[in-house]
Amino acid sequence: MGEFILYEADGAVATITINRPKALNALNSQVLDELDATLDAVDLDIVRCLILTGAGDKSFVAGADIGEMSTLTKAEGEAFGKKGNDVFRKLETFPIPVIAAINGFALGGGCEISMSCDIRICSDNAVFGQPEVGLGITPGFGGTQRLARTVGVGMAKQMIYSARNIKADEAYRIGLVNAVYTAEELMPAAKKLADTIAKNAPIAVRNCKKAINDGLQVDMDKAIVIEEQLFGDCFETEDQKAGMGNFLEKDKEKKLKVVPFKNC
Ligand code: DAK
Repeated sequence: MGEFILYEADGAVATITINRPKALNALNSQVLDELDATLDAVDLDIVRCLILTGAGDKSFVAGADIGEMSTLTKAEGEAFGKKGNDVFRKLETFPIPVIAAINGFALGGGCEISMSCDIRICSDNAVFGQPEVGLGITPGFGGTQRLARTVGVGMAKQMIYSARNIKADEAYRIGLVNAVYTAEELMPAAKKLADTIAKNAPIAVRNCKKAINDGLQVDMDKAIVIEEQLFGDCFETEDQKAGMGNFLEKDKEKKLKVVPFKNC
């Protein structure tokens, strides 16, 4: 899918690999454009879970491209920030779950893109951080917003103000990642989790993602209404009829049948 993005679909699970290992998979405009186009091309009738990772064994994404950013004017900086934010938001609101398999450095924009994914798991050599204030800028791809929502305000402020990197074990302790694996175990674990998600009823999984994401933006009274609507939306679907029918008929096998999303 372009020079810097690899896309591999395997049934209901697809993997996007940011493939710019010479620059530790740093995000330049071209990477962001190609990632955007790749997301647009995912066949959502078939794919039910995405995995996002980085090429090589050293880095997930070592941030936005510092070389490209170094000469930007204020207006160009704002445009670059918007380009990244639009793609990251597309990932965050992507209809199906996205798992970040973080295989090394996740700094600046790398930490930020992982936080736009639904679930983060990492290898034991992963390093996380928001080094921007050391470079004379603020995080620009949502770090000030998503880190505080993910690990809490106090820890986010400490990481961002100090620009101190943390290792995988600390990322796990503060809830930035859900699990830590050896480098060899990481992708098999990501695929196993993606397979587990993909075997569940796709309309229900999509609606859960939307309910959680949208509900977090509003107060509880409104959030509960969002859940009610998305819960109601599941009824009369093949998913719901088959899922409940299988339980009542004690036929667990049928539930595992993967049918194209449009036929659900
Ligand atoms: N950008 C460009 N190239 C990078 C890079 C990056 N972020 N990180 C690494 N590279 C390149 C290196 O320049 C080097 O290239 P060559 O010299 O070989 O050509 C190659 O990758 C290998 O890197 P090193 O030789 O440095 O490898 P080491 O193992 O020694 O060190 C490292 C690995 C990850 C500790 C180090 O490379 C490093 O500190 N990298 C920079 C990490 C960083 O500071 N990342 C955060 C970037 S700031 C905004 C929009 C976005 C953002 C902010 C504002 N707006 C528009 C509002 C986001 C900002 C960021 O992400």
